[in-house]
Amino acid sequence: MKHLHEFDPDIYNAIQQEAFNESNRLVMIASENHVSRAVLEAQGCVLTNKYAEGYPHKRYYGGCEMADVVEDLAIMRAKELFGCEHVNVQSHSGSQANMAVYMAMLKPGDTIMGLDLSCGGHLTHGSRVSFSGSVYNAVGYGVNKSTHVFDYDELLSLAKTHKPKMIVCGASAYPRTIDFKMFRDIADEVGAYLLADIAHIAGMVAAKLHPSPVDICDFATTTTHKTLRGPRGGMIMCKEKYAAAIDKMIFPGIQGGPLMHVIAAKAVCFKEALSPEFVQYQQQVVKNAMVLADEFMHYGLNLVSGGTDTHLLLINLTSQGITGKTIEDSLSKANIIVNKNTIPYDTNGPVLTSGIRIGTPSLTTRGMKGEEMIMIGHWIEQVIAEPTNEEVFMDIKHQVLTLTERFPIYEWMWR
Ligand code: DSN
Repeated sequence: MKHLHEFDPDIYNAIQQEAFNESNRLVMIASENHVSRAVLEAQGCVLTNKYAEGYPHKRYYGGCEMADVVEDLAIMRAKELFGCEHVNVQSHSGSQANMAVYMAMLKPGDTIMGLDLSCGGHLTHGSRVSFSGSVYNAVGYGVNKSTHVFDYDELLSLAKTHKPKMIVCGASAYPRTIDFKMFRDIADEVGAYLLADIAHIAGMVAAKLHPSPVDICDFATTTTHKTLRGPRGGMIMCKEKYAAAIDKMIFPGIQGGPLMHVIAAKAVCFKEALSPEFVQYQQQVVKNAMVLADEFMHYGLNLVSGGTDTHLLLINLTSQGITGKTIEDSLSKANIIVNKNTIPYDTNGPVLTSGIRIGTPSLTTRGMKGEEMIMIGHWIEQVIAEPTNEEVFMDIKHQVLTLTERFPIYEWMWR
């Protein structure tokens, strides 16, 4: 990046510092990952220059030959990866993917039913502070109060009461397998469309380690940057019968020109995800999460739903009497990065929270396995046991630095 270095040292230094921070910290935010150099190169390329409004071979601008090559490849690979009938790879984000599905199929004021944010849902699943909860009549569902997993009988009864036009299944903080067939039955019972938002679990779905919603739901949306380990962006998969409505809603409905450099990086990510190494990676992501969950439960920590089937777990800190915010701050002083997260029916609210969410995708990308998870689990337990002891944080930070040195990333950047 010598040109950036010379022209804009402020931005150059911020980027270098970010790479340095990611290298020296344990990134355990469940929605983050470290992308490959190939994805980075594609995303930082001249395709950022190109306007390509429209779709491959039907553009509103001249000179789109290479945009067509790139988007055709992204579409072909996404279809192969997920086995979907139709895919739109232009959505700039997961939120816009969800917005496009709602706006294509619903009218303002229609009822949608999605998982409450406080129980692990996403803002766009009907939260009052998002367009999804102000434009639509959003009815939230929760998880069972004692098991913290979905109670499909309760969901059915809620759906019968409110008769939603669309049911959204999928979550940002739900550690267990989602039974899309059960959601399908409920949607069919009340005549609702079914949208699965698989942003968090897309990598596991692609690797066939989590059931796929693609044949079961009408629509499946995802981001491409979480477990899928691609560039920041979104996409929509759907049945062929909805293809025209979805494409028209993404462009010209809610977006203008597609981000062709990002679509190129999505195509690279899909190629990576089609490899056998990616399946092994996803297997290790889940294994690592299970090792951490066992470690925490053995130590006596309370996990939401009693464990995990996926890449993430939620520690309920209620019996320790400390907030998620305190532990997020304390762990970050030890170079362990997590996020505070509400636990189901949290009384502490989203600013303080009673939990932390922990994910394994980034550490697994670095090559860490069970042995490292146990070591890291001990460090997290130590911080939870002594959440204000700066000496403990410093001691752990030194150990983290020794560990991260053994699992380097971005070494090519310093050469
Ligand atoms: N903000 C994302 C997450 O952390 O799960 C959801 O979009």
